[in-house]
Amino acid sequence: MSPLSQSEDTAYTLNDAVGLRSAVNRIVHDTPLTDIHTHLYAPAFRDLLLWGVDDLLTYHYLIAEFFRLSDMPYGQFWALDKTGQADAIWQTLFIENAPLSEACRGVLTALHRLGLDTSSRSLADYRAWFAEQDAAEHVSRVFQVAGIQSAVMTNDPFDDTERAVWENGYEADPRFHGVLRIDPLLNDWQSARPKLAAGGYRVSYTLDAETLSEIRRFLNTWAERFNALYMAVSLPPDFAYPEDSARATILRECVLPVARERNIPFAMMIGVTRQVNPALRLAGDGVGSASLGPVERLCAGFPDNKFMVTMLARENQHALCVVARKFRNLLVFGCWWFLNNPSLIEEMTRMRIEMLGPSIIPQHSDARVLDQVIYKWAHSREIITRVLRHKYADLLETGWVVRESEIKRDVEALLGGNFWRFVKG
Ligand code: HDL
Ligand code: ZN
Repeated sequence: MSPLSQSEDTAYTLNDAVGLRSAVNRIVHDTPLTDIHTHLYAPAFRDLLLWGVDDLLTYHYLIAEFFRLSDMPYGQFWALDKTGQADAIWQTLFIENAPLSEACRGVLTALHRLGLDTSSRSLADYRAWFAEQDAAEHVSRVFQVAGIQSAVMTNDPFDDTERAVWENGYEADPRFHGVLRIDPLLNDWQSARPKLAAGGYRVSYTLDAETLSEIRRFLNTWAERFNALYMAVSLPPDFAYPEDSARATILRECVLPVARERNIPFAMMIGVTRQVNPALRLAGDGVGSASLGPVERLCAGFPDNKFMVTMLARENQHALCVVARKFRNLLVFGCWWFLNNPSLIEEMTRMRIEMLGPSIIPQHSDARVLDQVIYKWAHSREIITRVLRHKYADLLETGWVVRESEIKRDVEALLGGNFWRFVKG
């Protein structure tokens, strides 16, 4: 951020609350951001990058909502191709019922901000428009519409399709950054072990010294290949640390030492109960309340490690803010998954600002479909703007003077600066 000269740097006082309001609106709207957790891929990953109206409509959030309003048997839906599934979802959630949910509204926000006429309700027209687009050009268009500078991917060395792209020499796209995601390693060592062995790592089921060393080599190899900004895992509500388990051993002996050596954070996404309804497939995961004890003990026990944490249960959010007040090596991020709804984003952002000031990452999109970043960020920028307007206005009430350059500083920090300083610091 280039410092404004004293004369250019507008100072807002209580007499100019209206000027402050428009300054916050403008600055949050105009500040390019880093989306620190997505499931997007650079165009070079070809079919792994999902985009277009049929991918928007078959997003697993909408599939879950579809089955609430349709009596179609699960098997009949899954037997449809993507177009057939999208037709069923469009008809049920948008035509026969009002698209009131956040996921439905999001589809319409994305189409609308791409310049399509949502009043026509013509799925055929939307499909025709997307069919004319080039994937790489569309990435640039969507990033420009959403105001995104960088997107951080979720890269999985256990995914055969993705691994092939990396092993065939992926040419990095500067807008997309890598992350090493290690759920199988930490959550299912029995199934991960043979995959590491197949990759040439000398690992046995017992976590002996050689196996632990080879797991560290695996982590270093893929963190290097991905140029990983951080390592990440999603964890169940009953995640415990310390405990006598493969997860705790691999975490203590492998993941945290490698993260320290590479000076990268370890991100824990806590509270997901996988496949509570397997018939919904990717849409079948649920949520559970977790203890903050493991987070406290990890932050305290590994002061030279950096931790990023987001939790899936609404009832865990306040305690997470308290733990973040205790540990400077903990960075709270995002309104994850079932929390990515306006009512909860507002509640969480207010709570976090009131308890942690500007030292947070208020949001990530978690986008799986490129076009989703348009709506996920339009909706979140609106809420972040509202919260900041109120918080700066509270300062004016104390006689404090708020300067335009300070608003820019704070917004740049919230929309990416905090992340990059934490990663690189
Ligand atoms: O584990 C995760 O990263 C989650 O975000 C899951 O991918 C989940 O399916 C999702 O897309 N949530 O938004
Ligand atoms: Zn995710």
